Amino acid sequence: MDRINQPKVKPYLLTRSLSPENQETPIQFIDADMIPDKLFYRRNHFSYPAFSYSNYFLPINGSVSKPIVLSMQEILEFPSKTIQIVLECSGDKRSFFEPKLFGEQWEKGAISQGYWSGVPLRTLLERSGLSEGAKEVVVEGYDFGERTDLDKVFTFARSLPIEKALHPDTIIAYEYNGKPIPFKHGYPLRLIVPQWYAMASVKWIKQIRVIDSHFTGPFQAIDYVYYPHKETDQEAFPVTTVNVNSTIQKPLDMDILNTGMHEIKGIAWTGQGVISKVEISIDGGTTWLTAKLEPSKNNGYAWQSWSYEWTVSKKGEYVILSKATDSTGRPQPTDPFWNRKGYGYNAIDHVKVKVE
Ligand SMILES: Nc1nc2c(c(=O)[nH]1)N[C@H]1C(S)=C(S)[C@@H](COP(=O)(O)O)O[C@H]1N2
Ligand SMILES: [Mo]
Repeated sequence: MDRINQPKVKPYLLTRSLSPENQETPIQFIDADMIPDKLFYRRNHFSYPAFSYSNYFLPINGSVSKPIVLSMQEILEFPSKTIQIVLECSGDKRSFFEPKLFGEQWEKGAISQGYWSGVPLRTLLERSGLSEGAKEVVVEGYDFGERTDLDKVFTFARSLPIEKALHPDTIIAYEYNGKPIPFKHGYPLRLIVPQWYAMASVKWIKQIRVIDSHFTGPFQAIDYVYYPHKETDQEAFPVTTVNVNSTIQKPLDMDILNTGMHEIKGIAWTGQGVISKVEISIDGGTTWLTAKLEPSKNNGYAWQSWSYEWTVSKKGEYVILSKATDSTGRPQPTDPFWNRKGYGYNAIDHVKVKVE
């Protein structure tokens, strides 16, 4: 009998919740440096907003020399830039904390990357001008809903300190992978903040407001704060820069392998500098072997793919560890930094396999 052509089998998102929609990328099955938008993770605090695109304008006001309202056409006329960046939810890998924490039980897939295009926020702020004393730039989304803890309705809004807002690679994006941003990811305009956890990258921008005080919205002053202690808020500090991290994509956890050669591969990323080293251990961390970093054309904001050729002749169970270090010298820690809301998990990654 003729061989039948095998249909192409594709991975899907992993559902964490439907309302609001929270789904993760099947990160173990991603082999590209550009995630198609169908496989981009989705993280929402509220239901999707309804607003008019045909009549879309972007107001920039507050502590500015001249408040402005820009049309989409005007925004598209500014010089644009395209940046390959990884967006990682600060709750990525939360399910691995011990003791466990409340919140979305993300495994390893609250992370995606691709090419975002848009105009630097800086360019728009140069157009409006900044008043003396301007301290933070608040970006507000169109989505809103009730917060049960505060018994009040809020929109999703976050601020950036002026320096981060003026960074040339902080952009107001209108395209993802060369096409208008898909609705679920922030159409028509989304803030993109390289190197910070993705809560900073506000979707569906409604307005930009410059303030000369410190923004205290709940998604900044209550959530997205590291609380190191279980019972008190002492020593709390804001979630900002992405921690150095890595994820093993192959083999899969609890795979059964034969003896011989196996490729161990994965990704590593950081919000500070670039990935300078990825090490593998197959003996529980006693010895570390240097993985090969794929030649990358990335600008420092994308993840780094890596691989290691593992030849195994002895049958048994193995735990494979991966540890990334970035160019500022930060290695992944053995133990995660436990914090009450479960942000920034970046302990050394591991999978277990059996060789038989
Ligand atoms: N307007 C708005 N922007 C938002 C959010 C949101 O709920 N509303 N979620 C934030 C969080 S916590 C993350 S991790 C990313 C998720 O982006 P994605 O759904 O495109 O993957 O968007 C951020 N921007
Ligand atoms: Mo997030």
